[in-house]
This record gives sequence, structure tokens and C-alpha cells, in this order.
Amino acid sequence: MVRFSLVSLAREALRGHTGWPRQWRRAEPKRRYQAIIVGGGAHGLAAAWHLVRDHGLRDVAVLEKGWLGGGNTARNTTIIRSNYLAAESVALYDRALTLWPGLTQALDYNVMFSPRGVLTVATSPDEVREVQRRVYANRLAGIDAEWLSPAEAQAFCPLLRIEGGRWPVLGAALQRRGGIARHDAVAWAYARAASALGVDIIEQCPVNALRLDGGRVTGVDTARGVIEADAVALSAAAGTAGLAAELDLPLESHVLQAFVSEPVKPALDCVLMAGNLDVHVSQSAKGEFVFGLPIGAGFGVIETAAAGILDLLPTLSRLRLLRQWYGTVDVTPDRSPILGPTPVDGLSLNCGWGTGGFKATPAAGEILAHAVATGRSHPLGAPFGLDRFAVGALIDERAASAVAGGVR
Ligand code: FAD
Ligand code: PYC
Repeated sequence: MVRFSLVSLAREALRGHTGWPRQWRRAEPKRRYQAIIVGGGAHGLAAAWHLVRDHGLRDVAVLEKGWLGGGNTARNTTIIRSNYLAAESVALYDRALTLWPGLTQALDYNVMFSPRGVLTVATSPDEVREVQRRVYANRLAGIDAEWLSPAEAQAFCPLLRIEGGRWPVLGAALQRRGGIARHDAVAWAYARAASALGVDIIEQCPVNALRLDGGRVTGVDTARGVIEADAVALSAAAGTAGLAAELDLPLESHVLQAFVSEPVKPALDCVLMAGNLDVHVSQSAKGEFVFGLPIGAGFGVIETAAAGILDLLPTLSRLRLLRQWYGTVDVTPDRSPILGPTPVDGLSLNCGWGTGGFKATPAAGEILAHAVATGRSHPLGAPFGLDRFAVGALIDERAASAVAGGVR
């Protein structure tokens, strides 16, 4: 792997960036691997990197049905925070948040992590109670969370209208360490680093079924033939439930939309979240305003969100929208992920991240790699096992997951 440096950047700038090599190898599938990860999103790629770097596996493949990082990783609005409600969730998401600032160095690739602060406004007495409850829970769990008055919120985010709209801002929670990162750079960074350690990344390789033998996974059937493995991890977001049909996973698929405006000069230097108004906003490094919507399909959702945006940020009224898209998210009953080993020997899961898994990427990779390499749950992953649905130990994050929309 060519390491990036000031010298290599200057050299390429002078020759019109024509000399950069491919950033990861184009691999052909082998007959057998120690471990296969199904799904080349940021989570699967991160897990592959950790498997080699932390657990010393030598023979790992990531099988991706389309192109690398083209699933929800490519479609998300990149909000990063750890201000969930339950102590188990805070521990999980905050592990990720402690890893984000060092990721660019660790992977030698600029993931453009920008800890600009996440401001969650409350616009009704009920929402004040809910948001304050999380501030207190976060502080008890030892992570940064502040409650701001409306005036303090506006001082932090000058574009914010706090009164005169349909929804007056009654206060806001602030997590200063939260922010955004560049989604596809994250996928590319992990892919490049994993490939450099010998991981085979195989795109255009849909997995059609697991191969099972006497309660053990032995490999996968793919569009490019059978590939055997000692261990298989499903990290395929909404593709996971169908592949693990025998586990009857409690997952629903839902459409989640987003849209961006035309690019403009920097105007919003924080992330703004507004649950009642069903909208989340940040401004990307390109200058586009990035709007996250609630779960649900169609223009009605876009129209509702646009009304919310204009209520909170009326100065954006003349911005033109550039493009809109959606992803299919895999949602669990308690809006928390499913992580770790399964009753099938050698099979691990990383799914159910719903509307909020991007922020968890560095921790999800670490935790999934631990399960694949050891066959046991990582301590941070243990509360998120599949068995929690059988014993009723749910971790209810419906409010903190931010975009529950129609499935609240
Ligand atoms: P993915 O990136 O979806 O990767 C799964 C991969 O598996 C895909 O590339 C897919 O092609 C592949 N696959 C599926 N089936 C198969 C198969 N049979 N064989 C081979 N490959 C297969 N999260 C946040 O934290 N913050 C946000 O602001 C945020 N905003 C979002 C906004 C939108 C519009 C959407 C859709 C999601 C948002 N999310 C957000 C959620 C986040 O995108 C996901 O939780 C996260 O990307 C999950 O990562 P992943 O690697 O598990 O999934
Ligand atoms: O998880 O913070 C989040 C989020 C915001 C928009 C979509 N997901």
C-alpha cells in the first residue's frame, strides 16, 4: 500500500493526479477461506481489517453483491454521536466515538471526521422531558451531554429560529464530541487498509445462501460458485434476514430517505437534529446541506421534512434541492442492533442497525471481528445478542434512534 504523505500529495498534484495506484486489489474468489464476511459496507470492511490486524487471521474475504460501500454506507447522512439512553448503548456507541478521531491516522486515509457538535432541539414539553432524560442518563454514564436554554442553543447555532415558527425551541441537548464524517471515504479507507493486509475484497459477488452441515456453517453459495469457510459473518444490512432464514431474525425492512441542497458557502457548523419536526441537518464539506428524513417512502415525507426545515432554518427558503435518494434499513423491535455469535456454529451476525449504524462503524467492526475470531461475544456486544429477544432483555432506543417516523 502506498502511504499518503505530503511528498506523494505534492507529486500527484503536479502531475494532475494521474499516478495514483488502485487503492485496493481486485481479488478473485478462492475455494476456501478462514473467514468470510458477507456485505462490503463500512461495517463488513472494518471487521475484515480488525480480523487480520487484531486477531492474526490470514485468509479473509469480503463478499459484496454490488459495489463496495454502495449500500446504506453510501446513502447515510453521517451523523455521529453516542447520546443514546441505555448504558449498554452508550458504552457501544461511545467506543466508536472514541475511535473516530484517530481513524484517519490508523487507516492512513482521510475520513474527514468533523466533531462539530450535535445539537438536538426539543420543541414540545414531552420532547423536553425525553431529551433531558437522555442528557441525565448520558452524564450518569460518564459521557459529555449538556442541556442548553433556547438562547444558548441559538448562540451555538446562529441559523436556528427559536421562536416565531410553528414549533418554538424550548431547549436543546448538545454533545460537543459528535459530528459527521465522509461516508464513502470511511468505506474506502477500511477497504484499502484491509486489502493491504491481504483481505480479498470481491465485488459483484452476491451470496445466495449459507451452506450448513449439522448445526455448523461450512461456507456460502454465491453467484460465482461455492466458497467454503471455517467462519461466516453476515453484515448485509437488509440482506441479512433472508440469508439467515433459519434464525427467524426479528428484522423489518424500511425505506429511509435523505436529500441534499445545492452547495453554498459554509453557513451551518453543527449538526442539528429535531425529532418532532422529523428532520436532521448538517452541511457537508462540499457545501451541500444534507437533510435526513424519517422512515417512510414518497414525496409526502419530503414535503413534511421541508416544512420542518423551513420552520427551524427559515434562511434556507431559497435553497434549491439537488438530489434525493433512499436506503433500505434493517430495523429491530427495540431499535438496537443484533451483534455476535448465533446458535449456528461459526456463524456471526452484525445487523439491525436500522437508521443509525454509520456512527458505530469503528466499534461494529471491532466487535464483529471478535465474534468471528473467537466464537464468543465481545463484552460490548454481549447485551446485543440475539437471545435478548427470547429472554425479553430488550434495549429500547426508539427515541434515541432519531428517525423512527412511521415505525415509532
Ligand atoms: P451497508 O452499508 O448497507 O452494507 C451492507 C452491504 O451488504 C451492502 O453493500 C449490500 O450490497 C451487501 N449485501 C446485502 N445482501 C448481500 C448478499 N446477499 N450478498 C453479498 N452482499 C450483500 N447512521 C448513522 O449513524 N447516522 C446517520 O446520520 C445515518 N443516516 C442515514 C440516512 C439514510 C438515508 C440511511 C439509509 C441510513 C442512515 N444511517 C445512519 C444508517 C447507516 O447508513 C447504516 O446503519 C450503516 O450504513 C450500516 O452499515 P453496514 O455496513 O452494516 O450496511
Ligand atoms: O442515527 O443520528 C442518527 C441519524 C440521524 C439521521 C439518521 N440517523
